[in-house]
Amino acid sequence: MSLDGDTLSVIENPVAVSHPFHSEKTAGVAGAKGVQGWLKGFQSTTQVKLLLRPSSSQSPVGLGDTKETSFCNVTEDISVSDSRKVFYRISPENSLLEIQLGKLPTWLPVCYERWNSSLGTLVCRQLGYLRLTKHKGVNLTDIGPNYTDGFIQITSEQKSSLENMWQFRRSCITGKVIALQCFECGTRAKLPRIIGGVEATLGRWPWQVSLYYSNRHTCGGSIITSQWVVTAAHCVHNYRLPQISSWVVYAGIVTRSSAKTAQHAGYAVEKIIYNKNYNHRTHDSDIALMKLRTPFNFSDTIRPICLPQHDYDLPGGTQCWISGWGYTQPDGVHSPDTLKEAPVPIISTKKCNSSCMYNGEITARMLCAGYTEGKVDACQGDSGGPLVCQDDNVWRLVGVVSWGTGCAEPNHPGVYTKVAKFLGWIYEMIENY
Ligand code: 4AZ
Repeated sequence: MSLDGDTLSVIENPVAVSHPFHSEKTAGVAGAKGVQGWLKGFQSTTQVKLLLRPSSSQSPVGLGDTKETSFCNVTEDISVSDSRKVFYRISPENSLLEIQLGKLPTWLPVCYERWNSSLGTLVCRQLGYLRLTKHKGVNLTDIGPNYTDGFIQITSEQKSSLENMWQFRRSCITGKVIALQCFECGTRAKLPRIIGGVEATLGRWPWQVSLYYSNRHTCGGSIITSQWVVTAAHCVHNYRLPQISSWVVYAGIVTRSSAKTAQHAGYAVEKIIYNKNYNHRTHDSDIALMKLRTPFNFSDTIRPICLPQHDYDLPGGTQCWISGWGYTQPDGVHSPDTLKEAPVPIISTKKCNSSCMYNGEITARMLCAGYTEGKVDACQGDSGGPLVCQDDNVWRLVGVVSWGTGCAEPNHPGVYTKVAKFLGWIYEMIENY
């Protein structure tokens, strides 16, 4: 991937504030396991890639947005079909769980009654976090006078789905509301400003890993927990168990040449699980998980990415990013030493499945991203790597580089495995293996 000349800079990380879970520690230090992430809580051998410069001098943000081009005369559908009835967030100031019911414009705290850790796990997962880290009831008297509009209460009846569990109440008899901390993910450490880069710098995509098979970069992957990496099934299904020791996961690097020399950068693999529904011919369900023998040492350069929120699809035109060490020319001659990054907009499945693009080949478990005119795309060697989008202040793994007709060709954008369709599978594998 390359995009020379574009300005790429994202500076993040919240300022630390005091809140119920870290009275014992100073919050907000830019260290590996800092609390920033959850404080911000809302708010063939596969090698990839080709990331060439997008046309002319467009800014990365909004590229490809809704516009029709002469290449593919299908209007992008930008309507947001948001089926959610309940919205959740965790206040960055005080970690309180807040809920918005229906289209009511107010975010209300949740009364600490009938609450348990399983509900906490479900709420964290709803928000794209893998698990609950901490939860507790906080005295209303300790949180100041800001919450006067009422409360959300957990209903007393047994409900089959999370979204039917909540009701509005004027008062909260326990006098306590729920504070929540979910598994931290999707944040970057404070980075120096980058201008004009297309080569990534260390720490910009801290969840990106290089998967080596028999001493060669074979695919990309994304860190989702201290022991699990998401990649594409087509990266691993040819070489399963017998050769598990031939795989090494390199994390915390941007240059492949540093992989071998960087101390402790390589992690041995204990398990490889590819999705049973993976279809080699159609590329359907092209997703796999790798479990490490020893956990990652999280740091500013090695961090997990969040998963997508439940029940929410990003509309066509949403700006997302790809990164990888794949080919930088369609001829497959150039594999870069340095990790490349490029912005790519989501293309709606309706448009991507039209006769001028993939003519019905895009299943419900795939999504497209890129440009009608081509020029910027993932390619061989990028497979298994991340398509990430920033939403609610955290970065989420929306897609896994999977396939496409050629690389960066007009009307043939990159096709990605739609991670949102595999959340249940990911939770199940991580819990049971
Ligand atoms: C591949 O061969 C591959 N242009 C990955 C991504 C794309 C094409 C091919 C998307 O692994």
